[in-house]
Amino acid sequence: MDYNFLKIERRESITILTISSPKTLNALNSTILREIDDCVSNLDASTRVLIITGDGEKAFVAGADISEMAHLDEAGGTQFGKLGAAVFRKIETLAIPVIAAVNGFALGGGCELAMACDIRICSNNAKFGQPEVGLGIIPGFSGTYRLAKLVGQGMAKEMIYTGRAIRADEALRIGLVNAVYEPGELLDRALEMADRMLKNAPLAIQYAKDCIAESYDLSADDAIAYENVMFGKCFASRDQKEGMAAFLEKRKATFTGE
Ligand code: CO8
Repeated sequence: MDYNFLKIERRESITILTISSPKTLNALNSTILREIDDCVSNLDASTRVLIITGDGEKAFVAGADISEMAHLDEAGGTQFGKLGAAVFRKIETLAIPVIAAVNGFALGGGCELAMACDIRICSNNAKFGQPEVGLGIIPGFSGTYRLAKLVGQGMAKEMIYTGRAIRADEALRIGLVNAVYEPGELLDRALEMADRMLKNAPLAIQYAKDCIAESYDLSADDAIAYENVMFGKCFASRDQKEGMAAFLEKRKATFTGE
């Protein structure tokens, strides 16, 4: 599929997906959502880390496209919300790590997209917020769920009820992002983080991601039991043999993802 609003770049085992709709600050309309869906559904098997960012230095994604939503009725709103939520869930449940490199405004659906990624880093001009109630709607791409999980209910409620956008330093303080960088170095730092992941066993990372996701809604006992099963499974992998042999032989491991 040719994309009108995405730029896709490969750097060895890393795929960089750049959302590019500069006239509307990369706002997400249904065409862009479908393009993202297609891209993440058809990632090359050799992709081991996905980086998502926005085009330009002003915006990651300034939200869902307000001009498209303005004329929706209840059924249309439900459908649009479902589309975005399904695409973001697909991103969240990819077997590989996904890093959001947030290079400016991440408002509404933009903040929700960043939150569907495993890890968020941002530029020092980034702004995060859920301004939906000012438009007469609520976060509709799973923001009420993920924001509360990420920063706690109190902060999520304040951000959602007031619609107040927060700057990068506050996003860092509340744990919404892991690190803040100069705009010009953001992508390099994302690539550096991805490179560190690439040095490790892919299957082990996938299992770890799976455990963290599963344990979200489980009791402590069930989460610990689930981790134990996945821990055991690691020992059935070639990478476990290789990783431990390499350590004992004082050499670098060569992982194959098997
Ligand atoms: N949708 C459509 N167009 C947008 C959007 C958007 N979200 N954001 C910016 N644009 C457009 C502007 O209309 C403008 O277009 P034009 O040049 O034709 O006038 C262009 O982008 C540039 O924007 P500004 O001139 O406003 O740029 P500023 O630097 O003055 O301001 C802001 C930047 C602060 C980002 C401002 O553009 C803004 O407030 N944008 C809207 C932010 C917002 O409210 N986002 C949340 C949208 S709602 C949402 O995301 C809900 C998600 C769940 C959906 C559930 C579905 C049912």
